[in-house]
Amino acid sequence: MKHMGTMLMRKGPFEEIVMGNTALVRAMVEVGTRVVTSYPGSPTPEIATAIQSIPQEDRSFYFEFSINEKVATEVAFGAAINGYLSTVFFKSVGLNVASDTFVQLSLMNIIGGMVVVLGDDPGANSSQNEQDNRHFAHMSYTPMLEPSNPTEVYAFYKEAARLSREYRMPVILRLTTHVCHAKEKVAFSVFTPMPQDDTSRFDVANGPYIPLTTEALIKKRKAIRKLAEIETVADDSALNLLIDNQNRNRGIVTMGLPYLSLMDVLEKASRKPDILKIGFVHPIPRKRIEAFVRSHDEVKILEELDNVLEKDIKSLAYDAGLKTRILGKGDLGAWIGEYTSDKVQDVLADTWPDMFPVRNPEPELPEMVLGRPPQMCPGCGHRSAFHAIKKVLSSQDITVADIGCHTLGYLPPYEMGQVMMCMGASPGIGSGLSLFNHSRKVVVFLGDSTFFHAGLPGILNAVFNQHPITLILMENGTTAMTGHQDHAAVGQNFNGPTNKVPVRQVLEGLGVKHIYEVDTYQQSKLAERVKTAVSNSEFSVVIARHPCMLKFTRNARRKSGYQAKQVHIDQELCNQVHVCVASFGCPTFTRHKDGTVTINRDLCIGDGSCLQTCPSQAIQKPK
Ligand SMILES: Cc1ncc(C[n+]2csc(CCOP(=O)(O)OP(=O)(O)O)c2C)c(N)n1
Repeated sequence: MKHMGTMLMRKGPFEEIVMGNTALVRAMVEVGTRVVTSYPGSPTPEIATAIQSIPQEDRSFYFEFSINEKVATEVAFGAAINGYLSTVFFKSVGLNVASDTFVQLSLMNIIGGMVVVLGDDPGANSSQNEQDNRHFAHMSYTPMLEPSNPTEVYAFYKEAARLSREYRMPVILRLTTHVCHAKEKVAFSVFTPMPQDDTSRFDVANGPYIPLTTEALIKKRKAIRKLAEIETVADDSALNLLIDNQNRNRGIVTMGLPYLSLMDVLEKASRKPDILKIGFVHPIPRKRIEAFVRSHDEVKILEELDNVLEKDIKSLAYDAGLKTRILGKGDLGAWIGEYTSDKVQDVLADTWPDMFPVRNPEPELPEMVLGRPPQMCPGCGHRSAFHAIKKVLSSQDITVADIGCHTLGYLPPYEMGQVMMCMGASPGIGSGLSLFNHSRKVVVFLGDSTFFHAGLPGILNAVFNQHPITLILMENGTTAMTGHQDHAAVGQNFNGPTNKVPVRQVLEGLGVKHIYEVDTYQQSKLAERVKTAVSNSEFSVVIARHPCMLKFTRNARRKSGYQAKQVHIDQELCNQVHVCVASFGCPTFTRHKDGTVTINRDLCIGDGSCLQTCPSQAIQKPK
């Protein structure tokens, strides 16, 4: 980590093998970005890890994890209209949360420049959907660049920053999971530290910054004009790449990861199409594309997810009266998933079977390799909570999940969480489910980071409109799912200690009258509290608290060489009723064919939350 931090601030030119996410931070340093904000979400959290590796006193910019993506965007915007180059980064669906602010950005005169880094997630590797944020560039009149590898991430960020400063408008740098996480040797340039100029440059004369009715239309016109100017930049840009394989019959227009995979596929091909790889996704380099399409008989548009580029290119070909056959998305499969080399081979085999052979079917996995479902960690307080709560709910009751580690409660053996949408949606969905519903209790779950991120309005609505649901707030003291980022109740932010905003006081402030607090390891007490809460005819909250044990044990090991007091099974006492395996479900327990249960010494963290689950007290802890 320390090495990474030193490397990122090195003055001389150097080469290093880095991830796309790390290359991005070096680019921020070189171009003098002053303010960076984010809310965590895959595939972008390693950008913050790279930032964190730079000691705070050496860091050339301010960074914060904001409360959510919308606020992060607003902080970066505020800094940019005060004259500082800023950047906000977050995951694909983060843009949905940020969108009310985001769609205004291109209408504003962003004097300092602002780069919006999006981590899209084709294949929905760690997202609730697979959305193509290129659509947002179109609907918000915002330029968008898309790199294919870490070297390009570095170069494209610099170009995005340059354009944004020059045109005083936001520029989106769209990354995808593969590009964020790929590693390669990148040649970095010189970093010349600039004297830190803290002059506040905000001036209404640069505005107006109030987009009331008439202004809104003037601003829209300006944004569209700026986009037209940027189109000429796109046409001349070195971010586009032409590979002339002397094939005037067939060409491919592509971008991003599909380009990399295409190069992989072509290594084995005897005949190769010409290739135009574009770096500008919006606005597209129209003239270059038009010339390329015009000079080929057939052009395949190779793009991941939706047919965004295809529609753009078909429309320009129509306007230019081109006769070229343009081949877009084929069957449904081409619209879904990451464009890995195999996928590109399949897509091209569908398009030009004479040129790209159909792949042999995947070999069957040997039977020995078992599927491994996702599960909560050993000692997770969420497991204790679900195990206890399940006992007091009837099979008729309705449970609503939210996003976080506790989502896994929907899996057997707990099966709690029958509906889920997006961060912070559970109180609202639960409220709807409680209408005209007199017989079934509605219980909704919410994590503590999500509580602050987007949970508050739904809770306030439940209070305001008197929805008689029960919220179980799964408070583990961190944003566990995305790598333990701090949140407002922790007393610590990215840059140091800060005031705690206790969840209970926030709830009281929102007018919640029935609040119960309990440590989730106290399973009987928790069950009791939940029973009381759900029997209430008003909105109630149970704060089910236990620190994230992955974070706790990691910290404890780092500090004091923590030795887990692992549990053992007294085989004499064990009645083999298997509550530990079948209902509690800690992965530490292994049930053998003869019915005996043993402890996996690699997994047990010695938390002891399982002791109370055994009816015959066969699970024991060393004294
Ligand atoms: C809009 C949005 N931003 C970010 C994410 C990524 N993400 C998934 S879960 C989560 C937060 C989980 O923290 P918390 O609510 O405290 O639950 P925990 O994982 O700690 O149980 C985040 C930020 C997302 N899915 N959606």
